[in-house]
Amino acid sequence: AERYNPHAIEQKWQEQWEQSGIYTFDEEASGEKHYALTMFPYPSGNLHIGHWYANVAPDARARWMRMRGYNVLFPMGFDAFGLPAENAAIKNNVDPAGWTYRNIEHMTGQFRRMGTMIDWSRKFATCDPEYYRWNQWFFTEFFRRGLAYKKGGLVNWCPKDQTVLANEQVVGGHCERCGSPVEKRNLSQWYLKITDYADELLDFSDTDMPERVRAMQTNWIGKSVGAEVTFETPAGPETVFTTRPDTLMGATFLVLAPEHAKVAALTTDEQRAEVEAYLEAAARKTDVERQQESGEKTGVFTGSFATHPISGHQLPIWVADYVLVTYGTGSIMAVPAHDERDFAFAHKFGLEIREVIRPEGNEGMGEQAEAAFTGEGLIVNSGEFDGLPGGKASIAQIVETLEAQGVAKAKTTYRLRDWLFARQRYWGTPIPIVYCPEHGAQPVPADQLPVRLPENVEFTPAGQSPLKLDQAWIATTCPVCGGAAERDTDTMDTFVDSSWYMYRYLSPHDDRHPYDPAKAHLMPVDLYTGGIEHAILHLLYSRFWTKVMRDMGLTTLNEPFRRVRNQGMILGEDNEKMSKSRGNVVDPDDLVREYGADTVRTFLMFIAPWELGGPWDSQGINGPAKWLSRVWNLYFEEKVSGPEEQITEGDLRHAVHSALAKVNTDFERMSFNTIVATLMELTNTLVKAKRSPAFGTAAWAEALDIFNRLLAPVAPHIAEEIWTQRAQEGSVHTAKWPAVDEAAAVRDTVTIGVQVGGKVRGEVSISKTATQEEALAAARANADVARFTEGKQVIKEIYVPGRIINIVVR
Ligand code: ANZ
Repeated sequence: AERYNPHAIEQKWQEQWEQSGIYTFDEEASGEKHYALTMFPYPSGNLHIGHWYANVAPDARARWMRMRGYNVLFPMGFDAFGLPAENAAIKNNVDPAGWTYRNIEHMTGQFRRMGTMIDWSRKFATCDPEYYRWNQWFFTEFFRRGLAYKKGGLVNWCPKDQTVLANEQVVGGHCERCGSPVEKRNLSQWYLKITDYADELLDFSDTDMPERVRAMQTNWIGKSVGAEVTFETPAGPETVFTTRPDTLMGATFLVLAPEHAKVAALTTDEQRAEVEAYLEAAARKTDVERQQESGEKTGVFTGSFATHPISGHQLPIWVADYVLVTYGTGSIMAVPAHDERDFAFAHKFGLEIREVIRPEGNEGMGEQAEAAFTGEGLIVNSGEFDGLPGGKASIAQIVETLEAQGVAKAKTTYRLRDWLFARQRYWGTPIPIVYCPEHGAQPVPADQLPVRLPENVEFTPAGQSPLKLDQAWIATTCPVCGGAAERDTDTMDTFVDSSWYMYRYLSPHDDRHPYDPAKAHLMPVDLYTGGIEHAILHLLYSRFWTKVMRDMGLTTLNEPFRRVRNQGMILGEDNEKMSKSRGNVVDPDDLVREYGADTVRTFLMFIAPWELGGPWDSQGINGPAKWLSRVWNLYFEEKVSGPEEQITEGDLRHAVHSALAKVNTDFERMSFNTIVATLMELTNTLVKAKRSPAFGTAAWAEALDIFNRLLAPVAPHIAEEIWTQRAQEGSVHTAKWPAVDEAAAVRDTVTIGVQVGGKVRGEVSISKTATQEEALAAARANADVARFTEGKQVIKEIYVPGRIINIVVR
């Protein structure tokens, strides 16, 4: 027989599948719909091993769902706008569109060689005008609803990429993409009002996301419940936000952020030089440096005092950069006795520390407190509030009292800011707004969309949008009066593209709607897979987009994804992230050339628990390669050598059906490495069964058939070849997934050892529920046992149920 040669079969099957269109999603087909989606890639040029890792296991699972009778939609496209594409185009001195589409061609070919069941008839790239037209349409609709607005203010600016960034794109004070320290600039920018949905986005009841993802989003939204308290100052009333109104009587000073508008008015002449020097120094620090909890506190006294709203005490007003202008009101009441940062600050500058919460049974912190007490305890030194429990338990009651006295107001704040949506880069969706001297900002009417990106633009970043250079493109007319008007020259944040693309796959060629409402029943995405790096940005934005679409009447869903799962990362063999500079990159194309796609697929499923990932193992890939050869020989090798094996039909059926049941469970819980392990183990049994009484029986035929089907999701090419050579009809990929024979899967027999004179001499197979009588009878009947008891006197026979039989002889 011929040996297993993946190169002789894989390309053939890929071509055949494409011709027969077996992976084309048919809406009319029977079966419950199942929409499986893997996050689409940037067309950066090449699929790397991480793309394979992310796509192969979900592909296997989608195939499994399909064979089980679901009508599976499994599309793919390209997230084609944005800085990576544009920067690469600049570097290679080509135009981004040509470069992007060439990459898409190449990467689609690479995807095909992976042997996936992707329905390529639904492919689109987000830089297609037919796609971004709908970004623009959405934007105009958001604008009409007051969900898109333009506002001046301090924004994040990346000096390298020469563009503004959303808060979500600033990681630890650095640009998420290029790592440059982010600066602040005062600019007028477009925003989307995601904050309107802050509370709803905290509710995950209609979506199943990993705990870690929910925690990251919850933390990002950062809901804080508390109160606003107003203090009189020489520059007018100043309101602070606090989550601990129960500590109001412990406030001993106020602190303003350096950028706070009242700083200048509150600074006295004596303090002016010192304050100004401080403000200058603060401006030079990054937000990260300023927020470091451990960092030495710095600050300066303004020279002015605020009046405590209850005690009337005069509280010094300080400026310090640990207070952020972007959070709450940009000022705080400092309670050094009960807040660590305030404590450190008071300690350093010799400010009063006033205890108002005391741990129960404690004497009080006295003058020489060593640390803030941030626990609950009882309220002291607070007049009418004395004796109440500190913390959460009494906050509502205290706020109510303070509200009645006109001192405070209940207040909830969020860390979440509106989505800064405009970019000053070329390769994105033009913002469809025109400015008319008469009618101001006007949305471009739907029938004039798309506003196409101009071609042949000089797009090297220069601190302003490249579109500003194209006067002919900018000049347009006002949709209201028809008079001369100018286009907005910014482009949209490219996260817009992935915020709703999952709907577009339902009807990728629809030219009347973003998606055909008649296809709405295909949403939500039932299983969405991708990297954890998208836990906040992309997932939060797409959840927001769906909620707006719902409010626009475009969907009835609250959430776009029913279930979200994240794969881990494949690291280099040295356990470091793969990168060209480290020289530890593994190229999947090379691997396919050497081993074939089925082996690469299998190995990537086998290499690690899918959600964890792990280091590459260049030796390890030989395991799956050998395994697939054994599988091949199992079907096509006549010669059977080796010792005779004791495998009955029952044993064989048990092995096959218990493996099938395990594979089902593991596909369900997305444990792909154990699926491959189960298939490998089953192969061992089948190879042995070839030399056993089970060979050639009905159970043997069933085993070969079931195993062929089990192989299909994991190693689709070899499974198809075996299927055809077994003269089965059609494709294994449209064949039915086998049903578990529960009776065979759950074995009711156990194999236990029989000891004679303290040594195991034989094995018997008995029912799990066998009586002592039956167990002993089986032992006596066993030939191996009989040999050792022959001619001896049996003194005692003991049966330990399910464990062992012990025969004591003399
Ligand atoms: C008095 C107080 C007493 C506070 C106490 C805490 C403990 P979260 O939970 O993150 O919302 N704060 C308010 N605005 C701030 C700003 N712009 N920059 C820095 N800190 C600010 O934090 C809310 C708490 O952080 C507020 O409650 C305030 O300090 C501080 F025992 O007020 B607290």
